[in-house]
Amino acid sequence: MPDLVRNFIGGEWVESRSGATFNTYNPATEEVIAPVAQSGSADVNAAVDAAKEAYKNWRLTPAPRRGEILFRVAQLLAERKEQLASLMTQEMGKIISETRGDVQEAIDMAYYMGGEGRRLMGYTAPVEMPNKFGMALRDSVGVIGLITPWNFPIAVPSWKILPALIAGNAIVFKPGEDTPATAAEFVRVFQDAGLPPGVLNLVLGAGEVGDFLVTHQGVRVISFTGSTQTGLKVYAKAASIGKKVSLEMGGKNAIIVLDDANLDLAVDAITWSAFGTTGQRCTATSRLIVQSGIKPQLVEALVEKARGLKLGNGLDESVNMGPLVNQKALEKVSGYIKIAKHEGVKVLIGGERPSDMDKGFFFQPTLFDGVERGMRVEQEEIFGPVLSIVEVGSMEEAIEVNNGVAYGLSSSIFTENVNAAFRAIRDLTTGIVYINHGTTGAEIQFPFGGTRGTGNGMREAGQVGLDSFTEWKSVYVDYSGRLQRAQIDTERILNG
Ligand code: UN1
Repeated sequence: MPDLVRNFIGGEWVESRSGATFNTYNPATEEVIAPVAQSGSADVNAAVDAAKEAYKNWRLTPAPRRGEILFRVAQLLAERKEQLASLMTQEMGKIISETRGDVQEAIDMAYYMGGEGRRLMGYTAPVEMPNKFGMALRDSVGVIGLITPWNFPIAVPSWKILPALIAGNAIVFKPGEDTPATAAEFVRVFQDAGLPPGVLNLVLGAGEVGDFLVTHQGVRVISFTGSTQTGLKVYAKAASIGKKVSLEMGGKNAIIVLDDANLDLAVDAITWSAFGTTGQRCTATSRLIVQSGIKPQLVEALVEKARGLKLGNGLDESVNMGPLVNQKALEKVSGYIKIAKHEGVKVLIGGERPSDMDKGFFFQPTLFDGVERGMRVEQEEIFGPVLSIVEVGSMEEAIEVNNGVAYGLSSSIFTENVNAAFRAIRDLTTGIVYINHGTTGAEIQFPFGGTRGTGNGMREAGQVGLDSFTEWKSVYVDYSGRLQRAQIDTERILNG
């Protein structure tokens, strides 16, 4: 049996206080990868205490020095990219080229936020009195709690850990229970890059561990990525004790294809956005909204392309699609096939587990045709390799269908008409809009997040990604050496 995957608290790799463990599995083979520390409230308390203690010095460490540690993180991630990607594929199933991309997002973010060490821009503005100076500074907040999912086991935590660190905060990190080993190796990179003990702490376990973090009085901010169902519970609990919360939740993203679109480009983008990561991205395309004229050729080409996808263990470079993450995910996706059939939808291809694979949580790429607005498969996030095809007559109708869901993360339109493209940019109500590109592939230098049920108005990444992890401090410096306040207040009262 391989070594226990441990918590990282106060700079030490430790077992859980109770000694309890659970296992992490390979979803392609169903084999155990390693036992993992199962944390409880005592572990979370210890991690928060360690973070509080470490925060005292970390907040005073000059931001350019903090940035240098982040640059070392970027270098180490680049050196370990292949091992990290391989472990990630084994632990959550997506194919190796995608797990390399996942690590790359963290490298990009580490360089980007490392550079923030010499920016962290605030601003100055003129003030009302002579001999007085005003400025607004970004300040650290304290101890930050991070709760992240298994589908981007390094990229998504990196969008939170790196800005939180550069801003001078200390962290308690609770990763998805399906990817603890990958999370631990990611945290080891920060240790090896010279991050002081206690600044980044890792607590492993199931949802209740996140709960302890959410309700802990010592944690000032919660940044959560995961399902809408869990996110809203986190929000309510954290709000009741006055915490700042950043939420990134579900999606029901669509690609719109107009009659004048470049067919080959659209087919390629739809295939990869719908079936990449086995459809388990919050940015995945799960609806194709297609204009009637191009529909027959497009659907034919998509069926062809989906049929050609090779399923298997993602470590094999020739494989196009790995398994779903676990048995529960398989049951959820299978459940939607029943719902679709019940709703009168036609299954063009897929709709079941591959018959020639007896191990692993594999599911065939699936295309639903004849999907109507308002059907459950058109409205609900399935989080699997399932694409619902909705036919429309016009661009206006397409945009209405796109916007008519409870989520608002990503959307896309394929057209060669520049006027149509710009109208779509104006009218699509998602946080991310693509023109002639699939719904996935967001870059770390722009805000990432969505409208409606996808979030709570916060964004990750880019400059605004710092907002969750900083407080504004407005500073007034009066260097006149005399009493000015009484004078201006009196003038205001007289004039008012
Ligand atoms: C997610 O699915 O939670 O844009 C994140 C993308 C990736 C990130 C996805 N860069 O698809």
